[in-house]
Amino acid sequence: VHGDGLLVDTVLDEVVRACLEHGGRVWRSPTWDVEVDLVLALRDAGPLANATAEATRLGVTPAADGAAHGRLADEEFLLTRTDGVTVVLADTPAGLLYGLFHTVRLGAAAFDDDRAPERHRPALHLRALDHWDNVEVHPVSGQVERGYAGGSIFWRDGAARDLTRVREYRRLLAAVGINAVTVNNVNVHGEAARLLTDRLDDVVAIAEVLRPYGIRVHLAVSFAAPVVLGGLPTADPLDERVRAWWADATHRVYRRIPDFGGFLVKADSEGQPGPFTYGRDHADGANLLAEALAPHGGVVRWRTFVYNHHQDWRDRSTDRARAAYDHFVPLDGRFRTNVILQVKFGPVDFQVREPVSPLIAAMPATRLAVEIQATQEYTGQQRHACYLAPCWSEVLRFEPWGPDDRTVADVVAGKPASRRTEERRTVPGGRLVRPEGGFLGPAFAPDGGLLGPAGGAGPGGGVAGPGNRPGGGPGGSAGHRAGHGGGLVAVANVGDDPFWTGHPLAQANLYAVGRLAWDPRLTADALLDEWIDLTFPPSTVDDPELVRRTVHAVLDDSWRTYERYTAPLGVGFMVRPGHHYGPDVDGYEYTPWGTYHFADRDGVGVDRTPATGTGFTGQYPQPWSDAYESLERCPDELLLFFHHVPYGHVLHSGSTVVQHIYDTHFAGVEQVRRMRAQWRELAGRIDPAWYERVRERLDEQLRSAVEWRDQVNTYFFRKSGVPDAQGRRIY
Ligand code: GCW
Repeated sequence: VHGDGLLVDTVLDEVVRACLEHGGRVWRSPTWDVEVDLVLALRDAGPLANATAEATRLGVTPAADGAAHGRLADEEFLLTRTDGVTVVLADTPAGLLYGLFHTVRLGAAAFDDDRAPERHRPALHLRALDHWDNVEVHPVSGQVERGYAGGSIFWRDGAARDLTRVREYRRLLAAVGINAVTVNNVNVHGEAARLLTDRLDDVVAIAEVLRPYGIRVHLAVSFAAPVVLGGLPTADPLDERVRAWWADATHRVYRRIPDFGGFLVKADSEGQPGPFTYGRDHADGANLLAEALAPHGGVVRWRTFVYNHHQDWRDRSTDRARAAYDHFVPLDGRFRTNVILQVKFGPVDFQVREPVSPLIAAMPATRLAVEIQATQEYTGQQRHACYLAPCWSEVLRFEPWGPDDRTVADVVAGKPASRRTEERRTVPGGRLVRPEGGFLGPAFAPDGGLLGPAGGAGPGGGVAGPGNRPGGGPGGSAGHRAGHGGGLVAVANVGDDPFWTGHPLAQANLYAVGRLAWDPRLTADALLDEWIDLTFPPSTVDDPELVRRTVHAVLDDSWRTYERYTAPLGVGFMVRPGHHYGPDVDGYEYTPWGTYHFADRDGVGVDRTPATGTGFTGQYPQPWSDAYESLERCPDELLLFFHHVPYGHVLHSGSTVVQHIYDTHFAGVEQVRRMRAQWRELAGRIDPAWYERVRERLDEQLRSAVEWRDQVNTYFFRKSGVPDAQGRRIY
């Protein structure tokens, strides 16, 4: 190991740890004539003869030349095999650490002599996990809101925990590429607000543990903090005292945590305080915190999950799906460069099937992050096996402007609009868009400065950017750059459970979050292979190929299986109110939450077309706006999200809606039965504790799937009176 720095020490520790376990010796900065198998080196740390030649072949001028363009990006690394030695090169310690974990992933393959040189850099700068962990046990949401893996690994009963477990957690996270963690719930209750001020010591302690692994701490803060913590009479974002309070509080945080990542805010949402109280909008709110963070290089992640949760179910014109777009799109161009708007992947709320949020295509002058939910609130609560990488991968690969244009992953990487998008673009509502993609409006910059120059794709296809500083950096002014993108954020699925995630197979979801954020083009299938190799190294299991086949058989299609036995055709929210586990078709139908399916004796689904419904389809750019609006072209799996149709409506599949509901619910249960049987083949072949935990959960999954099937089928049979074409039992 060659080089200096905190993260280089970490690399050394990791290699020492590996050698203690598996054999081998380690040298710190040896002379180059020591014979080794693996070199991990910062390029300015020594004479690198052959390796440098390899780097040059890859188009990277050695850093020693001083040529800025030849430097690797902050987290980037090279891997080459030269003269029988595997060499990992980076220009920054973080790059070296990721290079080490890449080598670990490759295993023996990293030492193949015919291995071609590789260059890796993350597509997304911000790869974050948000823990919805409460500092105190909350009467409704418990220690972890929507947590299904035991208690919090950070907090217990109002106090910070012993961080021993976090020392392992940081390795796990860095190994999958996560570089930011929010340590408290976005619903900031009680004591948690004080993490920002007099309980900062707790955050400092966590930051110190995470730092050596390149992971920055973020804090969820209350917009009302100046009132509840500072004793001010107001939290109005335009009030000078409020601005001074935030500047001071933020400054104090950075004095203790110089690499602090930033704030996460849920404002004016589900009862959390926000700028609306003061007649201000969300740009005023977000910019207030951004201004406080800018001198220190931090970002504010501001969630767009803002909607009316006191809706009248009788009112069919209000549409929760519209809310984020309606609130935020008019503000495009007004956010400071260190504001990231964090957008839930779908327009409603992490359902098993939703279209991609139209907001992602509608804020060209704003940095956007996409938020996904690893914690399985609506996908079986880690009692059901549900591998979500196929869902997330669909989201990240989705092309909001149609084929051969930018994907969602490109947008959150900050890639600017293509020429094609620029030329053909008019947006819903007929507003004209300027060539760079910014709306003609108050933010229009005649010099074309809406999208910054830093957003271009780097030579490796990833995004060249400012490195591990997602923030606008010092002085980040009210310029308008979507350039650095906002990254990928997942709500964490980890707790103090011995398997980390409650359901051991849910670890694959955590793994996929980090890896997809690093490279959104990775397939769900390939990621599962990686995870299987790392989780069940051949030496630890009886029949590695059987293990691989079985885990694939259980997980590959599990997301679609879950969809089959739960909510059909994009309809969503047929869950038990409150805890959200198990079926209750009408559970939310007459509530204020805005999540309705409108089933009656004739049909089901939400009419979101402009002609006869809420007009939501008009929030999409072409070609999706037309596709979703059209009954003929709307994809089957989203039909009931966009349309209210009779039960006899014929799908593209050839089936009617009601027959599809019956068929998929019967099929889903049979699939779970198969998953359960397949898993049993691993009895005695893997760690028994592991085996048992999964077995027990698959039993529950089957019980629950049967319950879902019978309630949903019975409900629609009773509503429609249409019998099952195959005469199966419906109650
Ligand atoms: O889906 C809902 C959850 C809430 C959560 C909210 C959010 C943290 O039921 O528990 O609150 O989303 O995303 O803010």
